[in-house]
Amino acid sequence: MLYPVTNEKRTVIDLNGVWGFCLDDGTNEERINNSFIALNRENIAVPASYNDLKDDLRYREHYGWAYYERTFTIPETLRSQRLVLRFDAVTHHALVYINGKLVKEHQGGFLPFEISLDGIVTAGSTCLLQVAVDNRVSHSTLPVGNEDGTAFFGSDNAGVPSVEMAKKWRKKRNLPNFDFFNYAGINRSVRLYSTPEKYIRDVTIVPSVDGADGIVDYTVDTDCDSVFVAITDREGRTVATAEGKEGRIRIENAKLWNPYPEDPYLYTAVIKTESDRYDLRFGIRTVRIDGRRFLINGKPFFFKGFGKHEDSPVHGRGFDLAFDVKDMSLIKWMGANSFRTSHYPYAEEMYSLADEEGIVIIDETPAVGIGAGTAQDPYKTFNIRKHHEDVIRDLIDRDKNHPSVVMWSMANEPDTEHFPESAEEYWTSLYDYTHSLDPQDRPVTFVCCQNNYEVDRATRKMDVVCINRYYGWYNLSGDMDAACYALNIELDFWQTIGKPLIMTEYGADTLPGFHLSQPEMFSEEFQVMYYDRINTEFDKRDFVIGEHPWNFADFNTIQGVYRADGNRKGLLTRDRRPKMAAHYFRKRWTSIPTFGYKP
Ligand code: BDP
Repeated sequence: MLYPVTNEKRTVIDLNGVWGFCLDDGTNEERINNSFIALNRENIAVPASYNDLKDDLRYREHYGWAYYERTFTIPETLRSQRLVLRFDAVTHHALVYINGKLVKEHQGGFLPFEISLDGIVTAGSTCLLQVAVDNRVSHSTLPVGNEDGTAFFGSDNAGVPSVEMAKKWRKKRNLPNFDFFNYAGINRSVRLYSTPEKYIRDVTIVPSVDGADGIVDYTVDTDCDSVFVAITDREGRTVATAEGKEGRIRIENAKLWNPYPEDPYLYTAVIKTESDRYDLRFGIRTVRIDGRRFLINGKPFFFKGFGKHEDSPVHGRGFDLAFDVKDMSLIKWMGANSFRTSHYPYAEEMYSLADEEGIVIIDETPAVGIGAGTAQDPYKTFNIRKHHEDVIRDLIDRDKNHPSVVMWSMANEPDTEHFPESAEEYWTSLYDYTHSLDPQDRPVTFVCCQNNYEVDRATRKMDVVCINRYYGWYNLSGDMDAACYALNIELDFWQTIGKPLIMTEYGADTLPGFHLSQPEMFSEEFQVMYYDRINTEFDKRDFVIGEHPWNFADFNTIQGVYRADGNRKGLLTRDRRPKMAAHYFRKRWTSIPTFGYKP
């Protein structure tokens, strides 16, 4: 799916701004066609999560539908154009109405969807746009939550005569199987855009290298008759041209896209047809696994970076370009070169920034929490496969051309231990599916949670073993000698598997400004010692080809006894101030090369 652009053939109209809004009152009936919104209308910002925009617990803890509305006018000048309404992300389930008529239903809160407005609106008219948004998560949504807001856990039991009574008293609420706040609403931009009637639907670029030359295999999906492709360099000079809907272009003495701190050189493919034009920035780089090495442009790459979140004060998970630019700056300041889009696809603008800045991305679907909170075999009991395939397809469709994306992560921490055979079948078939869809055939993985790794059959089948481990925090808490001992037993196991391994999460909650002479849990001194001890073990293992501390910054979560003002494992605070550990990593990573750190 192409990102919307304005050029001499296309126009983008921004529909972001202050919209009318109201929360459903809990009855969850059809609200769009009655006066409910008019009677309860409040102002809300788009894009943003609605949860933290009002000082009202109803917003913070809302469960179910919420409604947005605004009007927009289509300029008469667009009369002969094809019109499309594009939502970059509505979390999690959206119904879109134009002039009271349902025009689209979309499931999944982190990927874009579009509505062709042909036959629905006319140029020159003013339309009422309404969006109903449902934030409920269940065992069939991605991310996963416990069913129907009534589940009842552990400590809820204390002092309550019966489960039935507690369920009656307990407010209906989302029970996420994931550790980030379930921010909801129109989280990313809304735009109206136009194309000519005969237009460029999609462009696919597959780069490769032949000696000193770059090879670009391209496909243009269009009904247009003639297609011209010009490749321009950074200075705007044309370096190669081609004609036709698909073909191969050779760029002599090509400059490669290389990760930070090397040069992330980008070319532009200028695609013109008899009626349309689209300019796509791309990089020439290769990605390949060779034994226990992860090769970018044929050189062994070491992942220095983070698990992140899209999370910022006030905006929640709302698109925030200022935070994205700031985060890129901080990633480089710490000497990092990569991050994982834990635990869902991020806004497209972040990938374009990463392309330009040379930051490598492990691109993750929103499949987090599969199998948690249930004793049943999730792969056989719940209806997830079809939706999971849909999000993988849409993710690849959206992100396939970004040079920054070097690996797909199908999920975070699914259960692979309790039903190992079902898990193996599920993950290996999705692995084949993901490979089959990616025109660049990048490596594919999923991220494994602390488990009995000898029983788990699925993690070892991935191209790269990605594990989240909290030795010294959740287990063997505070005892770093024991933690390193246990970690090494596990690393001995993975060494026999013969694949590259990235530690995709490890970390310790840390209160900024809490200092101790002796490193105990939650102090800044402990966080530094924890990382230093564990990194020392990684340095002894050549097959550990990456370290992604959890997390880049503190982030918001559901309230609960484990979380005081959210998850505090950030190297930075939520407002992006460095803890001591950020300085520790800056020192470590600025002396670790991006290429060739491990043989
Ligand atoms: C991991 C999860 C991550 C959590 C982290 C933690 O992948 O989402 O935030 O634990 O508990 O298991 O801090």
